[in-house]
Amino acid sequence: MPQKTALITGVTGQDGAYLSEYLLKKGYIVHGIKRRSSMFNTDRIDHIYQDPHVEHRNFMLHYGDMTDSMNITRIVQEVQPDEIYNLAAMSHVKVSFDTPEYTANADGVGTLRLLEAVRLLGLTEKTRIYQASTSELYGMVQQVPQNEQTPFYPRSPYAVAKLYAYWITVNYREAYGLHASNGILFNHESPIRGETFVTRKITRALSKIALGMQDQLFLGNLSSRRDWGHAKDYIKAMHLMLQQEKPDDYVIATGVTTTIRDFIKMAAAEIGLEITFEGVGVEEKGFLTAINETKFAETVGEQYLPGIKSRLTSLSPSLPHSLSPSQIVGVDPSYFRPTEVELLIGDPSKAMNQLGWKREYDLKDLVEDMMQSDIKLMKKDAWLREGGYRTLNYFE
Ligand code: NAP
Ligand code: G4F
Repeated sequence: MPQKTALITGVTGQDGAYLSEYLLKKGYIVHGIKRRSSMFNTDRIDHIYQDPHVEHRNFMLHYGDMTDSMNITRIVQEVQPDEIYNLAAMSHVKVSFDTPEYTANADGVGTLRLLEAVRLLGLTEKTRIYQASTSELYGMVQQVPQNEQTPFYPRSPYAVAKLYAYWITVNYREAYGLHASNGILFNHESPIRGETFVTRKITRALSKIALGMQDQLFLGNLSSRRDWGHAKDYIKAMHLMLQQEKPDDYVIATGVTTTIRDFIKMAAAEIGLEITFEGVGVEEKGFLTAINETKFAETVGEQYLPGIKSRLTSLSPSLPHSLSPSQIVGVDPSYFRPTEVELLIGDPSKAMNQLGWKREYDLKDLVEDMMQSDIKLMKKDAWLREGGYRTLNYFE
């Protein structure tokens, strides 16, 4: 079989990095579009990066931006891809309320630019397209669980931009016969998930708290529920969609939903900590109520036990809970969204039956993977600090 060429927009993101690695292993030539940035921003693809001076490279990066039609068209012309994976997006729901016009441009019209480039360059027969659609389209959910027939009700500028991208993909498929498919992916996470999404924010913060590098974690809505899967499983579904004879739209999900509160408890339990929540709304707080010392020593390290134990033992009955050093989690309303998506739970039956897609990770595996990775990452910082070196705080 001739070697296939893939073009990935958003190559520096979580999914772009995993997908690049996956396609390279399958023997693809992979081209990625990377935005110009004042820093390198290639951390996630560092391990697959190939020096431009190496002969016969199979992983190449191009500077580009979804808001620049001529740039997108030129890259598609140069690469002549067999498959395009459109993963580039301003992907943070809360931030989209602050940058709605940019989000519409990059996430909505950006998709049109890519589809139109394929059409204008006469590549409709050759090039297959994957569009990164999202469970955020369901927003105020009209049906539980959500499947490919569930009506959309977007609740953020991000979701509205993605709604345009979804329908323009369907329209180009129907109008011009493009092999263009929407993957309606529910939340998927990993050790390389962006640090400001809730799961990674939690696993990073709990790791720092365990190592004595942070006191508390402040979050927004603890009661919303998400259907979380592992990104490594979800990028396989993207590839499967483009291997089908006919293009179509598929829900990719686990079928299990969990509150943010329970995710925190699971992540803490992974390192032997028990967190108990008290109060409601902005007054809700999470307290450290027990330590499994053996598990903590195994997963974090014996030398960090005295520190975490001091958070627990200093809980004095005379001290109001709100002043207690055992408080680990607090609510900060600045993280609330003007309109929230309270519940997402997907039904992936169509993808399982038609694509033969199945996941390898469940939520417990995902949490374990993320916690182990962040403990390791934060330990590096702890050791650097102990050695007198400066480490960064990474403010949100
Ligand atoms: P991510 O980590 O935020 O990555 C987004 C990528 O898009 C980054 O490489 C980013 O570049 C790039 N990008 C942003 N704006 C761009 C622009 N104007 N031009 C070119 N590139 C741009 O997102 P992800 O989690 O990998 O998700 C991949 C895609 O799936 C996104 O479209 C997202 O909306 C969608 N999605 C994600 C999930 C999920 O749970 N992860 C679920 C459903 C759908 P920088 O590195 O320079 O910022
Ligand atoms: O982790 P999140 O920011 O992800 P969200 O909003 O569900 O969006 C992610 O998944 C979508 C798929 O459904 C993607 F399309 C999108 O690109 C992105 O990858 O927030 C999850 C939930 C929300 O209900 C939010 O209100 O967690 C709640 N939350 C509570 N405290 C918080 C926080 N979210 C963030 N980011 N930060 C908090 O402090």
